[in-house]
Parts: sequence; structure tokens; C-alpha cells
Amino acid sequence: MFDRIAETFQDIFKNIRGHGSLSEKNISQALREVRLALLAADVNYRVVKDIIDRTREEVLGEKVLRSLKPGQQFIKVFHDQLVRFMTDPESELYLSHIPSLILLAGLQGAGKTTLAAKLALMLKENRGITPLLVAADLQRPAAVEQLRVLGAKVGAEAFPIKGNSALKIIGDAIKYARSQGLGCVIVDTAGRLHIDKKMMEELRKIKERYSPDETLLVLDAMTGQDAVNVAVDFDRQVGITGAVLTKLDGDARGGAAISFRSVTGRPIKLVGVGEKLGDLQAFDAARIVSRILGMGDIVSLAEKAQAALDEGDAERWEKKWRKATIDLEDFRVQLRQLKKVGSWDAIMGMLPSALPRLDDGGGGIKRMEAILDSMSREERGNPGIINGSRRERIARGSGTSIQEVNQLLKQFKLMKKMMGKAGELRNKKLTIGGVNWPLS
Ligand SMILES: Nc1nc2c(ncn2[C@@H]2O[C@H](COP(=O)(O)OP(=O)(O)OP(=O)(O)O)[C@@H](O)[C@H]2O)c(=O)[nH]1
Ligand SMILES: [Mg+2]
Repeated sequence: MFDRIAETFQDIFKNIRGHGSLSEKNISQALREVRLALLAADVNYRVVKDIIDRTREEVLGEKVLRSLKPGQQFIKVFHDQLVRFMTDPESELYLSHIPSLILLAGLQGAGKTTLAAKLALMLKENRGITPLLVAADLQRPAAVEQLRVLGAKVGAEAFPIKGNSALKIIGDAIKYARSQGLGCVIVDTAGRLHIDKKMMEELRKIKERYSPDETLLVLDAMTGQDAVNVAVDFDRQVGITGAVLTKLDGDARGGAAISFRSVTGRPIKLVGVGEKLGDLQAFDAARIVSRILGMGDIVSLAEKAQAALDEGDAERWEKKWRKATIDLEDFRVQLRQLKKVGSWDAIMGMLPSALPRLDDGGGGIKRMEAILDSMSREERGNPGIINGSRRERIARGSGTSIQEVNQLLKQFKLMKKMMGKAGELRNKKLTIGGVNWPLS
């Protein structure tokens, strides 16, 4: 659909993800593109600057550059910054009066009437409140009937419409709800194709007269960035307390959510994820950001890697790698740890990019482990003593071949040699912007 921001992010991330290492140049380049994408999505420039600055600062920090696959970590850092921005302490429905009043506004077909019924169900289930539904749509008898039918499905009464004044009907409904002990009145309004004066005027009057606890703008996620202009108009002319993003079960990634948050500063409180009346969820910033970025997989992979390679461990190990004092015993311990992450390629991919790669010879982690297990502690601590007859014994014991044992030892030796070089290189540091940058 119209979800430019999501597409743009995917391109940028496809690119940075491919980088084994991050340099000042590719970080700047990626941040520049991210910045443009955010600006193009009407995100306020101050907000953009804040997100970019924080991302840069964190990406340039030791934690990202050092241990884990940096391209992935870059995305994770940006993801987390965006989640921070999208998180609002006031994203819960705030209902302070009895009966409380919720006013639903939005363009035609956005999903207001459906939401009225969904909301009634949610309030009943989660808060034990039984709402009364009111259709302030006096032009279309069918709209009133639609609300009644949907309401009946969730056990919520629809207030009968009499007369031609929406204001009076709402007033009557509030009185009725009070008399019946109904805890909430949900007002569904008529949508228009475009924003027009009459619609705004009517909403404003309802607001002035009855001060709703919540005035929610219902936005169709499929309309993409256009939703932003709608949001600005509604907020300026009527004043809203938040939004509900509907139809997130469709193709739309929901990029408009970022813009909405930025231009209005208001929270998204709920999301509609289907046509069924149970398909309403509380807004979850992390979920929507992952969706917008199309990056759920990466974020979880990065998290998994972080968990498996806990910080202290990674640090200790890396020191050994750098000083080239690693032996096969260390290697075996690490292999066990890292096995939790998954495939050999994934493990190698998570190591600092400056370190040499070890080929598993196609045999997989299990075979390497078997070889290491068949060695004595002494052999692992001092691989130099592993002569021909020992190799033969190890191969037999591990159910592998002498060639495989040789391959592992050869690779390990080569890796150690290269590590020494990488270590020397790393001791020379380049300082950019007050941050020590490894020279490799
Ligand atoms: N897939 C999907 N469809 C939805 C969702 N919310 C609403 N719809 C559908 O969108 C269409 C319009 O929904 P309505 O609730 O009638 O929209 P409205 O804002 O009341 O429209 P007007 O009263 O004409 O202004 C209906 O076919 C709904 O079933 C949603 O979260 N997901
Ligand atoms: Mg409707």
C-alpha cells in the first residue's frame, strides 16, 4: 500500500545487515538514510534528531562494535529507540467518570462502528464495565441499525434514536446509562469521505458539552501516510486524546503510527486486527515497531545471541582471542555455550568481525564437539602434543576421520596465528568523536 516508510527502512536495513563490520562511514550513511526516511514520514525534525543522536551514540559505543554482529545490532539499537519514542505512559484508556464517555471520530469506513462494539466487548471482559452504545449518526438509519446489530453480538445495548439532535440524544443516553448503572457510554459518529466543517463542528460541540473521558480518532492503517493529515486536522479542530489504528491485520505495516505519534504527540491506545469483535488489542509499541521495520526476526536473533553470549563471558573470551592465548579447552567450553544460538554460520556471524573465521569443514558443531571430547584435557590445553597416533585415537573415539581431526587442528592453528595479528592491530586505536574505534 502506501507504506513508504516501512519499505525505505527495509532497504536501508538490508544494506547494513550485510556489513560484517561497521565503520564510521557506513554508520553515517545508514543514519543519514534513516533520518531522511523519518523526515519523509513527517516525523518532527527534533524527534528525528533525538532518535538519530541516541542511536549513533549507542552504536558507536563498545557494546555494539565489540561483540555481536554489528549490522544486526545497529538495527536493534534503532528499533529500541523507536520503541522508546512510541511508548507513551498514557496509552491505557483513561475513564474517570461514571458513566464515562468515549467519543469515536474518524473518516468514513475507518472502522468506528466496528470499534464501538469491539470496545464494548473489551470493557466488559477486562474491566467489568457494561457500555451503552449510541449512534450519533442521524443521516443514515442503516448506520444506527449496524451499531445495534453489532452491539447485540457482544451484549451491549444500543440507545434508541429519537429526534434529530445528536447533542440531545447523547445527553439522554448519559442519563439513561446512569439510571441503569451502565458504566460507560460509547458514541459512534458519522464518518465523512473528507474532513469537512460540519463534521468537525458537530464533534466540537459534543466535546464542549459533555467533556468525554476519551476522544479517540479511528485511523485506517491502510491509508498510510494520508492518515497523518487527518490526524493533524482532527487534533487541531477537535482535540483528541489518542488514536485507534484499525485493519492492522492487512498488508499495511503501520508506518503511519510513527507519524501520528510525532505530529500529534498523542498515544495510540488500541489496534484493530480483524473484522471479528474480539480482534482488538492494546497498543504494543515493540510489536508495531518490529512490524514497521519488518525486523522481528532480526531483533529476536540479536536478543538470542546476546542471551547466549552473556557479556562477561564474551569479554573474557574475546581477551583470550585477542591475546591469542585460547586453547582447545576454551574453545570447547565456548562451543557448548554458543550451540544454544543455532547453526555454525550463525555463531561465526556473531563473533567480532575482526576475528578470523573457523570453518567447521561441513561437519557441523556436533562433529567438532565429538572431536574435542575425545581429546584428553592435556591435549586440549596443549594441542602441540597431538601427534599421529593421538590423532588416530581421537578420530576413532569420536567416530570421525583423521582428516577431520587434522582439519580442525589446522584451522585452529591458523586461527590462532591470525588472531595474534588481529590483536596487534586492535591495540592501535583510532579515535573518532571521542570514541575508540578498533582498526580493523
Ligand atoms: N480487516 C479488518 N477490517 C476491519 C477492521 N475494523 C473494521 N473493519 C471493516 O471495515 C469496514 C468499515 O468498518 P465500519 O466500522 O463500518 O467503519 P465506520 O468508520 O463506522 O464507517 P462509516 O460509519 O461509514 O464512517 C467494515 O467492513 C469492517 O468490517 C479491522 O481491524 N480489520
Ligand atoms: Mg459507522
